[in-house]
Amino acid sequence: MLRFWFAIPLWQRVIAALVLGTITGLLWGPDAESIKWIGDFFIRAVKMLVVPLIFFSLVSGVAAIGDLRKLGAVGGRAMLLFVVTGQIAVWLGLALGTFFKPGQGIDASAIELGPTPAPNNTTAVDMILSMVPESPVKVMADAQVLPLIVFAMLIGIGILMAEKDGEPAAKIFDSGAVVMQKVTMIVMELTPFGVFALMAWVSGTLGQDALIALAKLVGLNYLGCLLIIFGIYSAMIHFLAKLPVHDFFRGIIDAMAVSYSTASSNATLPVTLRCAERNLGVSNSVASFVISLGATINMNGTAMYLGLATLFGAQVFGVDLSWGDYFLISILSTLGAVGAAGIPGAGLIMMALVFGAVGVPLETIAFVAGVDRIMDMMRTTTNVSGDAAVATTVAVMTGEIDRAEMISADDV
Ligand code: DAS
Repeated sequence: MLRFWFAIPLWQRVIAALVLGTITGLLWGPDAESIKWIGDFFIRAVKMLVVPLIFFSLVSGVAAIGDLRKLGAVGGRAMLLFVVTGQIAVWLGLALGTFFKPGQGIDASAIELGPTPAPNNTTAVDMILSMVPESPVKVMADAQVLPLIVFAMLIGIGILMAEKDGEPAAKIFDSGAVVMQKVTMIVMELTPFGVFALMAWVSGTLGQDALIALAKLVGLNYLGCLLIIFGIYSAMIHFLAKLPVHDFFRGIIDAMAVSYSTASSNATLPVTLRCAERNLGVSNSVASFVISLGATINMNGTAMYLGLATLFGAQVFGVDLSWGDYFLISILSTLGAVGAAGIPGAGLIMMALVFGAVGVPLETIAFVAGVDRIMDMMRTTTNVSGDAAVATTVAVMTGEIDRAEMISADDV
């Protein structure tokens, strides 16, 4: 039985759980709340990962940048493109959430809220001070993720500056990041059970309005990702790399297909590298540096989604957000995307990071977890397409591309 269960790809088990859970809830009604604890078990396991996964992935990601001095033309251009496209992506997510209001109109009073994070009425000075952890251990114990991210980035930079003396530490964090990704994959095996219970609870307790709101969220996630892929990345290839856009997408179609089905940038990495080098003519040195780094820290689909999901949660639970909160969400969504590992469910884990900082109830995670995998597949495709687009653009800018190697869309 177990062999049969694991022979089915996880994403197919999750989609089946989503459909069956929704039907069960619609038939069972509010009593479906009695199995919500299974979903809560899954969400607790997800929250368990936030601190160690961010810490190891972020330190390892920053240290992977390599010697800052050697960063030079390739790394400097790649980081600039990562940051600029990341910010555009986050604000796109915030714009979609603000304009379409996917979370509005739901009566969420039936959802028992735990200790809601204090609404963010701190001043700018408080916010800046809160970014500096007085005690890194306390920050981890309290899962205060913003100061944790600052501490992790400082450790990563310290490793870079230590050069040879920092190499043993870098190996520990690289290994820790891999271990945490394996632990996350174990937790993700709980997804079908958690999704079944949570969708039964959502559809049974909150009814069709909630399902319509979740459908809107999924639709906006896809719209945002498609705008990033065919808007931002097409513009980058056309105006910066000055290459035919259709040739670019023809060249990475395999990587897009694998990333969509696996929902994992890391699992797609070998295919992305092969597409960049064989189909787009990108040199091995640029492809391996930019795409490997991008798979770790360049996740614009995830950044866009974190902005969108935070507004969704604020709308569902009636949390008013100021422009200061929007700015904080844009920073945290970018950092959350940088800290997210290239594995299934990374975006789901990072939501805890952003929600807590602006007073959005963490119950939102349970609310959206049921449809997260469908959205994750598209987020990952966006993340991988962005890694390939930046690698190709940087290769053109630094003369590290062999145009003769470039596949043409006409090569059917
Ligand atoms: N699955 C993540 C990735 O591999 C993206 C996400 O979870 O948002 O890129």
